[in-house]
Amino acid sequence: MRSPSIPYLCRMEALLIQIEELKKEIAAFNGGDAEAFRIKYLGSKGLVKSLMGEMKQVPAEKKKEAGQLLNEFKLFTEERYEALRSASASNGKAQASNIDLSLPGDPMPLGSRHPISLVKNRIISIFQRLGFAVAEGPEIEDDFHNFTALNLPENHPARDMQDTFYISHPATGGADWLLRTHTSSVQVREMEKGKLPIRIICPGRVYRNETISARAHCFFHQVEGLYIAENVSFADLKQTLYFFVQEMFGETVKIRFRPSYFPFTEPSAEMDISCLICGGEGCSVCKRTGWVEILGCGMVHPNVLDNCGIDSSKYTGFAFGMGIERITMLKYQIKDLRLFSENDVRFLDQFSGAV
Ligand code: 2NL
Repeated sequence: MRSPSIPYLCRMEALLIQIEELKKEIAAFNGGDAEAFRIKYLGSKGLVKSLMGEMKQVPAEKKKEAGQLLNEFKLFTEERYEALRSASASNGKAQASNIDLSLPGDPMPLGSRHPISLVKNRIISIFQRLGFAVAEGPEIEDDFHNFTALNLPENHPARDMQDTFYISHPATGGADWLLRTHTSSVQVREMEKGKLPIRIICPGRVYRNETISARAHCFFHQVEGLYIAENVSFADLKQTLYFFVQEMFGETVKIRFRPSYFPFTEPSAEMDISCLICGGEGCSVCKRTGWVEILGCGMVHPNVLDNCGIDSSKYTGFAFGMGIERITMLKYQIKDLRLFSENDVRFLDQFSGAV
């Protein structure tokens, strides 16, 4: 304790000086050790306690003022202690979980394009080199653009509720709207514009009311093509599709045409390519025939041209349609159509860097 020789009135000033000194010391304390701080200043033998003890020696008329000063000082010291404690606690957490805050962050792995997109882009670029432009249109269509214009008679089975998703909504005024069943509807819209010649491909999603299985889905992707000008012949169609097949599957692949029927083309054909797996020898993929079907095609039916305002006595054209899923399955030997819409990264990851 202080020497009793110091006069009583001087006690107050001495206390003030001591508090100022200690405040400076406490503010500068950054040893980081909160417990050492507590023992030194706030412990039972700490400096705050010992200053409190000096109150006894302060004269009565100064006791109130000295009491206030000491209380303020105690609060100041306690706040500083709390700050030191919480700083060392959060430091401790970082250490406990072994986080090195100076390390760079984990890199985000890059995704990959969907195989359907890869093949679609490949098909587009092949036809672009032949001068075809890409056209797109609405997925929700009316009966005319999806069926009537394409020479599909009123009672054609393709219009059946079992195949087509119809949409009825009060906002449509009771008219029949539907989800397009092919991208031919985009080609109809293009023909209606009346600008000839037309040389387009129409990639896009189409919808059919099918039970989902390994071989069928209620939506899939199509690329249709259309070329209309004067004197377009079936030979032009064959040469165009032969170029496509060679670019898509390689130069050794052969093609063949089989007669077929579509309401919107006459004559119509289906095109096969020699089997990519066995090269034509016969295997399970080609069902031992050596050939696999990849698309349908034909010369645009004169009724379709007339329905779309094109003079069928002056112009002729060819058209074709293929399923992108089918081409992709052949190219990558994928056995189940459902893989394309399940978004399983273990499947999708395999296409990073493909094509
Ligand atoms: C198939 C068959 C085909 C067409 C689509 C077409 C379009 C117009 C006029 C005439 Cl605007 N034809 N498209 C022609 C023949 C076949 O698709 O099996 N697709 C998956």
